[in-house]
Amino acid sequence: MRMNSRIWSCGAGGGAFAALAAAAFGGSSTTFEPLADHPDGRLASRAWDVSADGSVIVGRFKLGDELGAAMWVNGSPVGLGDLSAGMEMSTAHCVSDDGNVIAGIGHNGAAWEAFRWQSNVMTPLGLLSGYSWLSTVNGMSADGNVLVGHGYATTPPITDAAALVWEDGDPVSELLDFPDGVQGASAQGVVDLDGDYIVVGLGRTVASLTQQACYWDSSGTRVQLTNLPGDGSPHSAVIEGTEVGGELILVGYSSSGAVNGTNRSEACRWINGVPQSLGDLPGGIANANSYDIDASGRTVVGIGTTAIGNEAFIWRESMGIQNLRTWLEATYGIDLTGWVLQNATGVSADGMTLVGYGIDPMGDERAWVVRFASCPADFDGDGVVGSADLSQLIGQWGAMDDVTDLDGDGTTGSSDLAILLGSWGSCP
Ligand SMILES: [Ca+2]
Ligand SMILES: [Ca+2]
Ligand SMILES: [Ca+2]
Repeated sequence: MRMNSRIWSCGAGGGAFAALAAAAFGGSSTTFEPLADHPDGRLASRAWDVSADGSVIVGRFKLGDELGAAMWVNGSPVGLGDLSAGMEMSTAHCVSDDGNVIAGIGHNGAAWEAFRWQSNVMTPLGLLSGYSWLSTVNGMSADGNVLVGHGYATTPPITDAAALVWEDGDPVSELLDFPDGVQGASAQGVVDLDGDYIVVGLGRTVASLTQQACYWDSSGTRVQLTNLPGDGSPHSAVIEGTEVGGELILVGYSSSGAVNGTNRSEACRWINGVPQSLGDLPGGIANANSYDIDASGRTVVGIGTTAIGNEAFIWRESMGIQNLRTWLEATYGIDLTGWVLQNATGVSADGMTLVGYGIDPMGDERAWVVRFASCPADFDGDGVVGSADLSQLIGQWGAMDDVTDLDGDGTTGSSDLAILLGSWGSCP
């Protein structure tokens, strides 16, 4: 898996957003929309992240023959500029929960450099000493005060990389790599804990020179994660995570020897450090990576591989890994004829908005957004109000449960059952 094409992503996942938010938002029907591109009409857009309520999407679009960092505010595109005059080559990788802080990578005229954008000002974040070829932000805390990424000394490969952190406006500093003298670490995301945070990403082990999933705890100590039962060349990374009720849920990918032998990668979820495979899409080679997770931990999105190449996936516990394109068509009747949804890069903290990019029916690269309609009785998120949801409601009968108490009167009972039965069948 190539670092520069697959791992420059992020999501401001995590935070204390409650699952009940899912009941509060959403329009009258679930929609898929290509994002409006730059007004000059040239296409080549990608979306990389989305704010907590789905109102701000960030990524890049094409300006003439150049690419520039962009945000879409309620669907309208706005260019963010670059760190120097001349060629625009910037990309926005992440946005804070409130949509006000955006970060990514630009070009300062001499080197690639990480930036932070707020109130219409793009600020360069500096280059780590010894890593003067590039710095980039891959992820941020929910409030935008902690930014993480990596730096390169020279042209990649990642064996020359250092994991970077910018904390509360301090100068860039390096996160501890594996203590073997072999560089090659990258910080991918920040998981907010109660009053604290951890940084997730990957490091290198001298034994294999492959990338290894890890996180840096609140004291900066690196914690190596276990891979899925694997082949002879283990490799893995953590991309994002969230904390739910004391459980630390991290997502990314891990190699596995379970199917297809060597170099298989599956989307992976670690719960309190224990890895579980989320799998890959059927067809093609075996290669998948999780890119984001919502605050409740219910929805994971990312990239899988099918017979036609890279395709976006959505994963939920009740339905497992699904091809996003075919699932949207089958579940919501959305016509995606001619589209290839290559990558689902972000899910909003409230779980109601997905963003990514793909190839549109005209053959152009295009950012897109999926907005789910409110369907509060679909407790398991499979797109249908059905028997599994009914069982869950019955199981909570008489209990105080934020999810199954649909009318919010403090208990799960007959009024909630009536709401559930009234919305029986496919979600809008
Ligand atoms: Ca596959
Ligand atoms: Ca359901
Ligand atoms: Ca109730």
